[in-house]
Amino acid sequence: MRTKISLLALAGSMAAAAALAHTGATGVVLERMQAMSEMAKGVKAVTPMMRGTAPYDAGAVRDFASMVEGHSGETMVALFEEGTGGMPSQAKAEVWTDAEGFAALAEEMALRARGLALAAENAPGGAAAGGGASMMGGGGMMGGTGGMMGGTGGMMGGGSMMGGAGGAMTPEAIGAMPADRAFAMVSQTCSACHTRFRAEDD
Ligand code: HEC
Ligand SMILES: [Cu+2]
Repeated sequence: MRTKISLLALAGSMAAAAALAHTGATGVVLERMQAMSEMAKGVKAVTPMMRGTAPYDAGAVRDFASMVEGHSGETMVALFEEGTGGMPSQAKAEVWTDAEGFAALAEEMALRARGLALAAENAPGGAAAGGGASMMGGGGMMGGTGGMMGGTGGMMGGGSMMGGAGGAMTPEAIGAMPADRAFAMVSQTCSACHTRFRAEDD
């Protein structure tokens, strides 16, 4: 609990810093920056748990996953209204010239976040689905992912980002992975989208 409070305080001061760094952003541009910043803070908070340098908290991982899901898909796309590129936005013109590609990645992030919420029970360092005692004593480890253990060959092979939902891993398949691998899939989606759709100027 104490940890959570100090993380919140930290998040607050980081939000203030981000707002300062983007003075001039208003309306949906500001809104999407704030949504992105909230996700980035979440990534920072969860990363140490995934690396084993902070105690693993499945509930916090699930909260992170649902926060990310809430910011993705159509909700994210709606914040990238046509005509809102240019200063102070870092969105590239491709957001609109390749609107389908952008929407597909936003949707991919929703799928992966849903998968991470399912994977949250599979504490990092333990075996994947069904392996061994969950430290969180979650109960019902066997529930839900029946049949996922076999043969999701080449899991990390990546379900091409370009392909949108087609051929991508399902949330259930991601949910059978150890939480740290599912988390990596979510954060890879952040970078994949930034590489294609966000200008690098800071
Ligand atoms: C579908 C594409 C897409 C995905 C997925 C995505 N982003 Fe972004 N992100 C963008 C774009 C485009 C911008 C630039 C927005 C602007 O400046 O108008 C951005 C900006 C940002 C910023 C800068 C915010 C600011 O104040 O200017 C951060 C931080 C960020 N993203 C973090 C993340 C994190 C963390 C994730 C994953 C959990 C993520 N993003 C997923 C497209 C994406
Ligand atoms: Cu900004």
